[in-house]
Amino acid sequence: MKSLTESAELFAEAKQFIPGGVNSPVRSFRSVGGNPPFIAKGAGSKLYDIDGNEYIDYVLSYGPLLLGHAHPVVTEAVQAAAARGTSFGAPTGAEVTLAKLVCELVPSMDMVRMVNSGTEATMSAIRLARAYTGRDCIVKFIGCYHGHSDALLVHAGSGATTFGVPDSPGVTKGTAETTLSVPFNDLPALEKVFAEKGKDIAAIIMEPTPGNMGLVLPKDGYLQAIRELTQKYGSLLIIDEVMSGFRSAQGGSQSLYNIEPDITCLGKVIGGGLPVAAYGGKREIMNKVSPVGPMYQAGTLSGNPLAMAAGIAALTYMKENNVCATLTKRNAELTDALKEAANTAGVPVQVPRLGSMFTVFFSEKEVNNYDDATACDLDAFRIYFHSMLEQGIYLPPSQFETNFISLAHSEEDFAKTVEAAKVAFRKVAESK
Ligand code: KE4
Repeated sequence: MKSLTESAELFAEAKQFIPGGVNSPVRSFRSVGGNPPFIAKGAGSKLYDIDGNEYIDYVLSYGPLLLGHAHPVVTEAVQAAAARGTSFGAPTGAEVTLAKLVCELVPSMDMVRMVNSGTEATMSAIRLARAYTGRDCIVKFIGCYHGHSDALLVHAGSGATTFGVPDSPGVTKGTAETTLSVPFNDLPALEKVFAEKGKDIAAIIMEPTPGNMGLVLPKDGYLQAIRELTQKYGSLLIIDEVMSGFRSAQGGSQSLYNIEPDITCLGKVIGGGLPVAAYGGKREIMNKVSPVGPMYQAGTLSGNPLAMAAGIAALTYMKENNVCATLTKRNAELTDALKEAANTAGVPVQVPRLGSMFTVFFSEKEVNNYDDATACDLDAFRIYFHSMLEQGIYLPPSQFETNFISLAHSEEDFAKTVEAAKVAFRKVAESK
């Protein structure tokens, strides 16, 4: 690996003009140490940095690039759209095409509104649930991330009713107090909150298969029990599939676990790498949304023609080529090999996988919730991360992120990744 000289110089300059030198905190490498490579380009499964290094990429922009970097069907669609103008502030046929495609792929959605980020989608979904039910409280799960809107930057406070406390300065106490947080995979804790506050709860918002504490899978029957609980109390169920949509399966985790939410949030893959996210659901609920209904939500670049073109191209290719099923099979092979490599090195890991997503947790026991995830051996993760990077394998720079594969990842890429992991796991073992 060539030294990151140019990246370090650019990072120093970036820090003068951009907080932390990055436009999203996780990219700063703060949790693993060291400086991030600055990227020159992506192609297929590869990233190339400005210092001349090539990496096999398992970040894939934190999920969007299901087909890999710069897939021709996407880049050609975007180039053609750009030649017709980049934004109109007026309705276009492409928005109808993508809306119909999304509603076909996610049948629980009768209608959908396009926005520009997952944050915007979940923020709008919460407002919609409150508008539809006339209730104030929202329930979320500790360790689930839904973007950075105030109501969702809240963690569990002390006290029986787990009233929220701000997770960030700038979030007011009043905002936090209507967000209740409970541990994931703990049904009794959720039942207790509903027993105390059920009539005030507008909705639960949840990642059905959380990917923001690393990949954590719901226990058998847990999602069904949540659905029944919301129906019992007249609360809505908002399923945040910004990450799991078109990643866990073509129909998202709701199709895998046979759950019908009231509202679904999508993002990442839906835009093929351009800024598209969406919220949608039952017609009766979506008719509350302006201009049809009184709940206001708007956006200058929502439904942007370039982003629509990228999303249509990516989802159409995905659907016509059975991409999700193919990646599920390939991911199983890769993660079995990674688990075997760790076992051979005597390093205790958990390697949960779902569709085209996986996490390598440095933990002796199964990771079922945020407490389990934060108990992982973070020093071991750092050694693993940097060894893999040095060997040309680009992983998310945090134990609490999910890895992604793409259609562009070849058998050769996987073989190289497993060989690099053998070296990395040996380094972890030697550090003990
Ligand atoms: P954005 O606002 O970042 O587009 O989406 C927020 C969001 C909402 N819901 C889920 C389930 C998500 O995973 C996300 C964003 N995911 C992170 C990855 N952990 C984005 C990476 C980043 O923050 O830079």
